[in-house]
Amino acid sequence: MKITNAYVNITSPGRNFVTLKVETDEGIYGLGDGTLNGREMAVASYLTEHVIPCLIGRDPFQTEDIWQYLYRGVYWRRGPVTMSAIAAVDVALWDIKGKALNTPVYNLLGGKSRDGVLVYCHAFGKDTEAALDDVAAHQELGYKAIRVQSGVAGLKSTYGVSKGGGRYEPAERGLPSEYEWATEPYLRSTPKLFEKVRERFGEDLHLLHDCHHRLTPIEAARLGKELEPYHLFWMEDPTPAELQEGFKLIREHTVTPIAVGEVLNSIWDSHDLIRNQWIDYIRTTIVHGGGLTAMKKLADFAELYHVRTGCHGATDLSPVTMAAALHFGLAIHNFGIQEHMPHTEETDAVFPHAYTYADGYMHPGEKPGLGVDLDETLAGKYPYHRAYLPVNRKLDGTLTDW
Ligand code: EZ4
Ligand code: CO
Repeated sequence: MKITNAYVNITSPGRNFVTLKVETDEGIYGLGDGTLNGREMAVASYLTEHVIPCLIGRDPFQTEDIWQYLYRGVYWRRGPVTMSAIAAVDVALWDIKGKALNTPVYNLLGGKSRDGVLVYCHAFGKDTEAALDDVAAHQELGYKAIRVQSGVAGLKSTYGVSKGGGRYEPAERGLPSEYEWATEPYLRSTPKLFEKVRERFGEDLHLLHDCHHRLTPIEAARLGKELEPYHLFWMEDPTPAELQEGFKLIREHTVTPIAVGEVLNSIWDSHDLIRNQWIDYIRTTIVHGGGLTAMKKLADFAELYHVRTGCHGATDLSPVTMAAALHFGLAIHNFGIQEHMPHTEETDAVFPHAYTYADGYMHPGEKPGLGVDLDETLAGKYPYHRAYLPVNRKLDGTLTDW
């Protein structure tokens, strides 16, 4: 089998998605996601200008060799743009391989290790009361694990909490909006929020929380310690992870489990975090982490250190990545949990898919390959719109992490 053609599709059914389609001489094609929130066109042009010409004529079954060719051969390694482009190719090739062998991708990754993929959803509110009601609404939908975020009194807007109260999209069209941030009121209110959640919902529900990298290690250590009575499933991105040893300090002070990695894109970015057992869950995703070939190695490395996966799954990860993540999560042994922010109906219509949600779990379905398609006619009705993640400023105007 040979790759005969490949091209990038960009569509915006409510938000932007970059999809790579790889075609072969046997009529089988594969899809890969290359969406990088707020930097979509960089990956699209990386693929079109620099990667696609090198793919033509290659054997799509050579997932390992093509991965190494795109990673080592380019000289310039790592980085979110490069790794998302490599992921788009890699996932498309696994899709082709599954279709050619007439089996779902999970069978190529070791077969089923479990019956379903445990997922967590997002609940939020402008204040504690609203957040609690949203937890109740999501529990009604069957979710066994819920991430809870609340607005902070005195701040006009908080990332991860929709302004209007409805669903939220991480990115917004137009230039970046600016959100307010203040650490002290956040540190005071968050333990109280989880006290109330446990009071109302009991001990059985898995609770998660995302700090969005805004704390210093010592502030994160304090929050982790004060959240201990509420037995969180995890505290996510407590501090930026560029300085991996920052997590040593957090770890020395708290037994609240820690999840990191949605902005990381190679095994080297989390190498110290994992081998020192400073984290419990690695959140790197298939799309930003170089595809299934790289993620399988990351998961296997993490397994040695009792670190489980908890892959990023926000709406900026297209249904192609969601499908890949579900095949991966069903197969690998050290799977922990998968994030699930459902896509809009418009997005689901552009990407018809075999994966399903029921009662707190998702399943990739039994279609050969990934089991997800792209309706290019429908996709063509949603042209690209520039969109960005918001930026955050402290009350004195200083920029902080988002
Ligand atoms: O900010 O997906 O855990 N989920 C998150 C997301 C991310 C966006 C970034 O593109 O933190 O909302
Ligand atoms: Co996050």
